[in-house]
Parts: sequence; C-alpha cells; structure tokens
Amino acid sequence: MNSICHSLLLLLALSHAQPLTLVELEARSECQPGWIELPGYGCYLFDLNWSLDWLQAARNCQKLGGHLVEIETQDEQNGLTSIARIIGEDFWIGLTDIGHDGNYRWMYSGNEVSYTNWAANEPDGGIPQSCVMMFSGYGYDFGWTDIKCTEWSAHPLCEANYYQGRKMY
Ligand SMILES: [Ca+2]
Ligand SMILES: [Ca+2]
Repeated sequence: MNSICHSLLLLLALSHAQPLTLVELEARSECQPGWIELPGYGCYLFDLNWSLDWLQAARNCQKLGGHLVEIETQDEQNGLTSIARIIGEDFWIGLTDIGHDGNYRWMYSGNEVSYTNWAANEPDGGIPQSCVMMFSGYGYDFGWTDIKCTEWSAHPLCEANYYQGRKMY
C-alpha cells in the first residue's frame, strides 16, 4: 500500500467514533495481507479458513510464515482478546505441556510460560489435556484453558514478525 493511501486510511480510522472493524484494522497494517498488526508486538492472523487440531494448527501457521501465537504480556493479550471478541470463536495458542505435565512451555520459542491468562479453575485437565486454547464459551472470555490436543478443533491464531516486501524482519 502506498504511503498516501495508508495515511488516508489512518486518518479515516482515527476519525472514527466507533471501534475499528477487522477490515479497517487490516487496512492500517504493516503486516502481510490478511494479518493484523498490534503496534509494537507484531502481526497476527486469526485464521478463520480452518478449524484444526492443535498440531495441525501449528503446522498451518508455520506454512504461512509464522507460528502459533506466544502471549507474553497483558497488553498483548488485551489486544488479541479485543479482536477475538469481534470474531467470537475459539483459537489455539502455542502453549503446551505435552511430555511434561503441568510445566507449560511456548512451543516455538521453547520458553517456559511466565505471563498467563488462565480462566478460573484452569488448567484442570492433567495429562489428557495438554494444549491451550483461548476459549469463547462458558463466560471464559478468551481466557486460557487446557484441552485435548487432538479431539478438539479451533482456528489457528498465528503470530509473525513485521513484514517488509518479501522479507520478514
Ligand atoms: Ca507474542
Ligand atoms: Ca481445561
């Protein structure tokens, strides 16, 4: 998108009294088409094309040049929650305790989880529930739940670095 067009859209967006729609958020973005920017954090894809199990969702994000989202701060979570509320569906995130029950790690970075957004009484699943979803139902409001990796389907929520031309940086 050229910069004049981008500035116009930005002006339009800033002059809105209403919250931005998904289309407007995408139009303002410095990310790949279809991805949404959270300024300072990166690019995110709420991939509504697919409803997949956790591993398939992870592969799907990888194929698209990203990875399942890793949520490190309350700010990042708040941004993602506000978009997920508009969509109103469940999303996989890149957190798992497969192979080390109760010790949650982000799959892509390998980092142990520090910030968490567990819903009340979660995680509650022990060994059978090893993958983590931002869940829309039961009043969870996109808080995290541990859930079976293969018996549930949800949309992938992918994250990638900023995009310039064809090069990620
Ligand atoms: Ca992140
Ligand atoms: Ca659970």
